[in-house]
Amino acid sequence: MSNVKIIGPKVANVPWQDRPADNQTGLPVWRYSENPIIGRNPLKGVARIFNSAVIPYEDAFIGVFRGEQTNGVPYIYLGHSQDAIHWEFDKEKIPFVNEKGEPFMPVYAYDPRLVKVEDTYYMMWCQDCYGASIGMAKTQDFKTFTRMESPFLPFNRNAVLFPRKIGGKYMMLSRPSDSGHTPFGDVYLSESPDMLYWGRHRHVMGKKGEHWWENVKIGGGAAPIETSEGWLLFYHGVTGTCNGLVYSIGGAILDIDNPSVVKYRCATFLLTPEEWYEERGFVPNVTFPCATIHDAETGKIAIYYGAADSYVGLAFTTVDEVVDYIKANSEVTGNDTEIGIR
Ligand code: BMA
Repeated sequence: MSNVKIIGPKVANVPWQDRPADNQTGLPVWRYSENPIIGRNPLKGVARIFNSAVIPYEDAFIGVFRGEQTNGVPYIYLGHSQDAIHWEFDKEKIPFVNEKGEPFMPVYAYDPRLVKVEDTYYMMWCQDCYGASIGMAKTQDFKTFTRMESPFLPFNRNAVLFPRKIGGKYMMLSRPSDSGHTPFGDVYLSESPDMLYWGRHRHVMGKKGEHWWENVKIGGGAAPIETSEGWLLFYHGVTGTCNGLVYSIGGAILDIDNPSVVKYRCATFLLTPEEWYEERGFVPNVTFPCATIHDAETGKIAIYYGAADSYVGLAFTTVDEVVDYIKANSEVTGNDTEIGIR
């Protein structure tokens, strides 16, 4: 096995379980044996929590959780955990404010991501702006969440910020879409000098006809992990069946200085729905990654994913194993390796 390094902080209490001896999938990712870590009706007035993002915070963990309220409308709830496995949720939705400190709540909010850049935590999610679009907010204390200008025009989903500036610019992935159950979708990269104005948009990678598991659409998942081989990106890839869409987890490695260039892209999925909590639920056959917790010292990576739009699942890998696997099974085409400008 190679010796790939995660570049980032040490997280000694990263949640972890060794690969079970009987796990013979040949894939580099394995599930937590006690999945799902969040079950149905986790909170009064919230029927399901899934597609959620977590991060180390003050020797413990904090997260932003997609809670489907009992009126069917998704919103974001704050959660706290000592071990990143057992979570306690605030009873009320996150109380967003505008720049003046006045209440400023989105109409709905779903699929949050949470990324620390310098000393600030940024949340991105999908919200209404006369159609599906990206919402953004920032916080330093997880008490005041200040909404920012929408980075992109509608229609868009799956925005994921990089955890540091690249070439002096903030960088964000997103997936332009329509406002419904989008039947297409490629991942793009945009940059900003100030988190206000976003431009120099570049195509990163698209759905792939040859890879049947991701032949309908793809979208960024967890915030890219900086490694000695490039940015490790866990994303979702979607295929269509006679019985609806199936969401799997894929992996790619983007160039460290120029992340619109894909260096390696795995031809196989890393995880696909096969457990009851992934195959059965509000929307069957969905595994949807939104976050990782990873430790630079040991290379351990814990992947958080929504399961069947009903639960939160946890899966594990190591940076060595997953990068080796992605490289050994990589298929990149012109579209992936181009700088992405036309
Ligand atoms: C996508 C998003 C996700 C959801 C998935 C499967 O379009 O809405 O939130 O998990 O569909 O329903």
